[in-house]
Amino acid sequence: MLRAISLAEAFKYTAKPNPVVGALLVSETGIISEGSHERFGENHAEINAINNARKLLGKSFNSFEDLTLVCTLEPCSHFGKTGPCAEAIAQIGIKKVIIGALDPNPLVAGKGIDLLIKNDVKVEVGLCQELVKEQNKFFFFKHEKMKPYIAVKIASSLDGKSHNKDGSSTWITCPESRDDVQNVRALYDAILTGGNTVIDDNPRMNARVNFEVNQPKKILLSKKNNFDMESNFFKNAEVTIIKETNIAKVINSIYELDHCSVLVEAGPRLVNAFLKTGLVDELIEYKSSEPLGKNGINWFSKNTTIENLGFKLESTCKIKSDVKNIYKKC
Ligand code: AOF
Ligand code: ZN
Repeated sequence: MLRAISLAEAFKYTAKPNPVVGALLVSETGIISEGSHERFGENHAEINAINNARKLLGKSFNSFEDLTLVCTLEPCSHFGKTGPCAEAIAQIGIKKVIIGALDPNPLVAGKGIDLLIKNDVKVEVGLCQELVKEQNKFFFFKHEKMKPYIAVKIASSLDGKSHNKDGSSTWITCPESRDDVQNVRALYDAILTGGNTVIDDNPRMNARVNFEVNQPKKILLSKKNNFDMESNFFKNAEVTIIKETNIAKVINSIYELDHCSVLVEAGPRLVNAFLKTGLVDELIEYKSSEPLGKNGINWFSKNTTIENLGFKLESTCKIKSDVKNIYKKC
């Protein structure tokens, strides 16, 4: 199972918003084949493991009945972008399946196991399930809490400011921190921002990384209608515009869009509106070593600290001259 979990991990940027899943077919003598769910929309892990084993039938093993399937997640039972894995497993004759965690997706949730048992396949569940859940924490979070995991990212000057009053453009954090933001974006299913940020900063808001990634979808929260569709934000991207102002309702719409996680990158007004709901799960702060001074706009109102917004510091690291702080909801 640990091997299957490791196989799956390599695809965390391309399988999302699906979970990463790894599978092995093993005989009494060892591993016959391996498979992973490599990309969103493509074959599930079990099917890749079965297809890889097929090539070895009659060479490394004589019958699928002699093999045990080890898979990190319950095999699916639904027709989605691919067919139900549980059916394929039973059909090829596999007699035993060892599963890490149950699939919390209501389309599956136990039905995969039922289908296997009905077809006389022996099933064991729960091996290393905590690791599987940790590895797919956004996917499990969304299905268990019925809301997407929400992270807010801010770049702050030493004196807690976001940008200059006069709108003059300044980089708050160092280029290395800005590179780190690209990696963070790559992990999320969606990036959300507000109309003012799109108009004032003309951001691209994609993940500019040197590896393959299923790019986060973009969500624009704004009542405005007059966006320049040629601006960077709209280029080569799927953008959903949400006009709702009630943030709790916005979060529900994001859930309905099937995003497991969303990264909010916006100005102080929208960031504070999100924080006020108490529905933000993580706050990522990049803090520079330089103050912005009296011309700067504060991220938070006077005497407000991140702690009294209901967060506790989980980790800190240095990025050149900046500090990156990750806070989790208490
Ligand atoms: C499996 N094996 O490797 C994965 C599973 O749209 P689809 O058809 O790709 O289905 C996506 C859902 O299937 C996903 O939300 C989760 O419930 C399950 N993922 N299941 O049997 C896999 N990735
Ligand atoms: Zn499947």
